Amino acid sequence: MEVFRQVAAAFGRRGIPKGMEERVPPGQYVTPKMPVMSMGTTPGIDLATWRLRLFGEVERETELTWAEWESLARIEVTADFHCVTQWSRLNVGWEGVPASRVLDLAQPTASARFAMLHCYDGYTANIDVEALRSPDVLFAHRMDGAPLEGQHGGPLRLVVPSRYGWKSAKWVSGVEFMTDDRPGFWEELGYHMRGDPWREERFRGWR
Ligand SMILES: Nc1nc2c(c(=O)[nH]1)N[C@H]1C(S)=C(S)[C@@H](COP(=O)(O)O)O[C@H]1N2
Ligand SMILES: [Mo]
Repeated sequence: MEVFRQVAAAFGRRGIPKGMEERVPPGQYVTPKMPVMSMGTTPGIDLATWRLRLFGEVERETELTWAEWESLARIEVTADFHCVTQWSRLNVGWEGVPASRVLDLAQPTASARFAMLHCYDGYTANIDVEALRSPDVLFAHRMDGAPLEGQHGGPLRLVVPSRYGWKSAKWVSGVEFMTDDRPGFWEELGYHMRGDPWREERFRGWR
């Protein structure tokens, strides 16, 4: 029971640590652990055949092997993670390569305003290219100081702190650049095309 008293003392309403209220978007509560949210099972991925493919509206179609991935310079980003099912986990530590750096390898054309993220589990998510270029967006292969676990998207996932968690594609296999927006897996089922948690863009037509 002591542990509950300690938690109650450290966390206020909706589990939000005192003084961090402004970090939690409307309608979200804070959880200390990172839940696993997957539409199916964790795919088995062999690093020997793993590829990240950048294609569509690009100047240079690009396919990276794991060895090529490992040669890129990494950054560390600490960011909050907001799932549309209302949990937020604060201060997740990520390590990986800035998305803007990855984009530069393929050079999306001037008309490439949107992207579709493709994943090894068949999942897709759409996102605007401007959001991908934000300095806190990265393709991450490490989380909280350890190699990214399979259930959290290892070997590689996208992390987009400024969007609900469903845009942070796990087991990413490709980025397709597009001139026009197109719904991904959840967006097809009614989730918002943009999904900004600060505007509470959970469902399409809702906000
Ligand atoms: N490939 C893939 N990526 C995915 C998902 C998925 O089912 N498949 N689920 C999304 C959802 S809804 C959320 S909230 C986050 C959850 O990440 P986590 O399981 O590491 O907490 O991953 C997102 N990325
Ligand atoms: Mo989610």
